[in-house]
Amino acid sequence: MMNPSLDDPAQIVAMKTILDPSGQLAEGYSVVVSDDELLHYYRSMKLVRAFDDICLKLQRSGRIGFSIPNLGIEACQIGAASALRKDDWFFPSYRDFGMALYHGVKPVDMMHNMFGNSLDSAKGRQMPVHFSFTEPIKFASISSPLGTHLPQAVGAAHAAKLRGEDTVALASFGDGGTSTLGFHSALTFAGVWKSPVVFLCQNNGYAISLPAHEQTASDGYAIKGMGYGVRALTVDGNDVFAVREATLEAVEFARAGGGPTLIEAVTFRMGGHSTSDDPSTYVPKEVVEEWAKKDPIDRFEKFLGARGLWDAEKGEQIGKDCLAEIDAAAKVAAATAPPTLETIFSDVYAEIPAHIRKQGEASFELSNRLGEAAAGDGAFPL
Ligand SMILES: Cc1ncc(C[n+]2csc(CCOP(=O)(O)OP(=O)(O)O)c2C)c(N)n1
Repeated sequence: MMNPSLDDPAQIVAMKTILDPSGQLAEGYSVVVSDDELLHYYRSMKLVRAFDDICLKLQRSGRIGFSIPNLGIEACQIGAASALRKDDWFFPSYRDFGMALYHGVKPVDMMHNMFGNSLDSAKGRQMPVHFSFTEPIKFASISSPLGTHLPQAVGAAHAAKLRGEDTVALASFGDGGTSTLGFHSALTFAGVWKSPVVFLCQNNGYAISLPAHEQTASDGYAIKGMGYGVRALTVDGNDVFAVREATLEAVEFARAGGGPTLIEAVTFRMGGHSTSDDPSTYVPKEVVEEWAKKDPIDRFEKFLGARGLWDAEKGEQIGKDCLAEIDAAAKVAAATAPPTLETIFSDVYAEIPAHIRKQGEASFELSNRLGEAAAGDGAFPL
């Protein structure tokens, strides 16, 4: 059904949908995953929304500095994540933490990062939403500079191939991410070396305030695969099944030694770029209204409802449970101590050089005398 192509532009740019906005499956498609798995897709998408809701409140009340909204794009994350095994590699963008939730990363471990506290896997050295996990999946640290994780994904994929492992790497990025050197280097290398990597371009309409159609003069993003000799296709990014099918096919192709695939998932970011952004200043109201009709969770609810797996009451209960779980995680993280001053100097050198040791001693002396520095007010300019 997905049929990625190397050389047929019409096939590459035609958007494939399996589950339409009315909740109907495309003719000839039958669902092969269990009811439990379908409900796991649903709950994972609702958890992403709950994480967004709670983080917005935490940010607005000055308790965390920053957060990244995902309203409208949940199906991309869950559909793609469901196609990967736990031992595969994830090289996500900052708008992909649903992939971690789907695979069982605990919300509390994510909240430790949002607060940058002493239990944060990055020990408070990263921005909020810049998660990194080694368990239960290999979720490489999110990078602020766009596109830098694409060559890293190709490197991990290529290394796995050299070692004779059958793991693949998923690199996920936005439409803006395609304008980077990282995109060019990664697709060039992966195309030539047939690296087992899946490139997932989530075209969510905007790169901050720049509309996707002004980001490139090409006919969408999937078509760029042709120039690199990388198979490519375009799917409906608000359709969890279409994203899953495309990713699964690409993953299986990569595992079998076939090489990379570029998937463009067409979706829409219904919220701001970040909690510091007001999209109403650059997104026309009518565009938002049109996309609201294609909401990925609404259409999945219609589908589940028709199978007897969902009704409004059950949906509300799952939503409340998700909010309670994220809220409890936030409370634990908020009550966890910040990283100690020593962590500034750890994990860099096996043996700390004399001049750094001297700086460390001076800072410890200062904090002993004057106390620890207080946290800032949480303002962040992006
Ligand atoms: C190399 C680089 N250039 C510019 C930025 C500033 N910046 C941060 S996010 C962003 C928009 C990215 O848009 P896109 O890749 O479409 O992802 P989205 O935010 O829409 O998910 C920009 C321009 C950056 N972080 N890195």
